[in-house]
Amino acid sequence: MERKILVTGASGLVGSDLVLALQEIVGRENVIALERHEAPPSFEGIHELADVRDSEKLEALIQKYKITEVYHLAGLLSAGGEKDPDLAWDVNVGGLRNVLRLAVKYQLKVFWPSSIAVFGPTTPKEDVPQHTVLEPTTMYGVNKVSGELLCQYYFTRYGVDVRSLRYPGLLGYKAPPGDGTTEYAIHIFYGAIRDNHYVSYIDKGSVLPMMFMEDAVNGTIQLMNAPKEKISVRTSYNFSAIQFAPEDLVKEIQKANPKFTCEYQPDSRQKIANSWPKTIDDSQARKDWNWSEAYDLKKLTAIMYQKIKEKIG
Ligand code: AKB
Repeated sequence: MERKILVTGASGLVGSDLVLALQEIVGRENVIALERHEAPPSFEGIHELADVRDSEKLEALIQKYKITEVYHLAGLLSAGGEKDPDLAWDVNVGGLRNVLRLAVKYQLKVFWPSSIAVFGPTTPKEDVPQHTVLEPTTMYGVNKVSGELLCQYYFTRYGVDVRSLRYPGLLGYKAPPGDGTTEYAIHIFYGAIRDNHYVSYIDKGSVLPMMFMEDAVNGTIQLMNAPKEKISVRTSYNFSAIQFAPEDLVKEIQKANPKFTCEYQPDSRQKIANSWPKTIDDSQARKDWNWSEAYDLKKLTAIMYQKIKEKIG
């Protein structure tokens, strides 16, 4: 069967990389990039304007392009969600429910990203197991827990082949960073390159799980390609690569730019970071569909620095 893929949130941090990777696999004419705003000038491919809260518009696009798979990435992040919790619920949970209902009607295969934000202060801080306490304190985390349960429900009740990963903090260079907490680890490169300086809203010592975007995209595609019988988790898989604190990243950036300095002025996002774990046990993903990462902190820092430097001049 011909694959026709719809990607929501297509010009966001993950979408910008994932759309290109999917275009490589199935051809540019088979990937429909969906966003609430116009595509960046550099975008090549099929682009549609829609809001994921608009179920009728989504359905019209699914019919128009005979969509077979949806990578539903659109959503607000942790800090953005705290600014407008009602909007976060409507977009993050309402948007997912729209996609899942359409998946039942049109037999769509679905990918939806969850996050380490499902964990909260009562979750163990180290080596968080796949099945553990989920009591997040952010609206974004509440949305992600609800979404995970919705995915599992649509799988068991309606047989929707929906798959999900709990993304850690992701470092990519193609799109600007969104309104999240771990995004300090992207902003810092812009500060280092533009000003030789960065004021970090996350404090020293705050170790968080992180991953280079190429690993995240490869893992996402690997999960979606895995045989159905290998998928033992229908809420969302723990998914991990590396972990570091801001000062670890600063040291790596200083290898590329010895003049770079960083100061620490934690704000409300620090409380969010404090509620999340430091390390994740993702052995289930490694066992079920052979997940493994390729990038460590040293390797990803060198690439991020070089690519963002080329981008901003
Ligand atoms: C955020 O910080 O909000 C996101 C996430 C970890 O899901 N990057």
